[in-house]
Amino acid sequence: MKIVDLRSDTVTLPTPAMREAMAQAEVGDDVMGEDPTINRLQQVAAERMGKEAGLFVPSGTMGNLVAVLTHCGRGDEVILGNLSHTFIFEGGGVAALGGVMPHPLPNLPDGRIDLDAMQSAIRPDDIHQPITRLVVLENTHNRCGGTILRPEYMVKVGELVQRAGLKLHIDGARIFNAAVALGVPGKTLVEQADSVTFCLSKALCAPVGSVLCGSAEFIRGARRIRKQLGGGMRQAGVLAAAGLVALEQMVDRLAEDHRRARHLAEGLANIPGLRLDTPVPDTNMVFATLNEDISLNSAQVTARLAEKGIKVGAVGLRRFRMVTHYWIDDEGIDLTLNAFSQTL
Ligand code: TLP
Repeated sequence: MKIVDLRSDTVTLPTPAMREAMAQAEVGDDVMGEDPTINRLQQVAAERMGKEAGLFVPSGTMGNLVAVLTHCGRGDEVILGNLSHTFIFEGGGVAALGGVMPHPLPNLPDGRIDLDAMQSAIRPDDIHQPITRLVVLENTHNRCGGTILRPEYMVKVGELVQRAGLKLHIDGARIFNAAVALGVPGKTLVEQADSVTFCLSKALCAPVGSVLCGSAEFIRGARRIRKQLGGGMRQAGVLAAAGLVALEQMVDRLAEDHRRARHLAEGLANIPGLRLDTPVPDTNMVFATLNEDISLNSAQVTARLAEKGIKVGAVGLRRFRMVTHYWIDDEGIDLTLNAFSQTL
């Protein structure tokens, strides 16, 4: 039976070109700054993001954590979306490990945070209150449906944070999905940011790793925090080698994933019993919810789909998430649509 795994783009496997590059990779001790492959990846990543320097980290979660801990001290406050990955899916790391206070604001349906709400959330200079230090935004926004924060919005956020003397970090786990969908270079979307994390191990198919980018001074501080967190990885050039292939070969093809996500959304919209959060997905994520007339819940539906080889994520009692990626082909989308039709 063919397995179609739409639970996440994190399930992607390294490509043959990546395995070859990993086998051939030149390595050294990265804690001593001597892994040539990691050094190259960091340089290429920084160039792609239009920043001075990059830092290879084991995961997106660690990239965001290192960024927040580098920008903020204990008791400082970070403004972020109430549906952001950093707020709900990173184990509360910024508070637990950094003593940084999250100040969540409602995410609008497209992943933005309202600018007036952001402005009002900034604390006055008052010894009773924490110091607002940082804003974290997510692009694309996972829980809002893989939605894109557009350059026009980023310009306004940039003006706001600069006026207020704050720093801006972008959780750009899927920044290249946003860039490819808009037809702009990744750096256009993070121009206003002091730091950005992007992931190599999601739709770009590398087995492990993310890169945190920012100014040379910021990355010097971030390197120290990464070490504190146990993220100094020695001969990890074997992983960075796959990351380089990801950046060279896997970015432009993301458009195919987006096309398949649209096809999947169109098909699901025609199946009675389901409604889509967004009829036309921005990138590679499709969210759908069961109508009230369906007696099954999402866990029961996902179990029945799994019996047919179709794996989708249940992200609530009646809601599903499906993420397209390199290992999902057109046949996989058709099989998924058939399985949903038969199940509902
Ligand atoms: N997201 C995963 C799960 O953790 C939910 C997924 O399947 O989508 N930022 C964003 C926007 C993410 O979506 C993720 C992973 C991360 C950060 C964390 O990356 P990793 O898994 O490398 O720590």
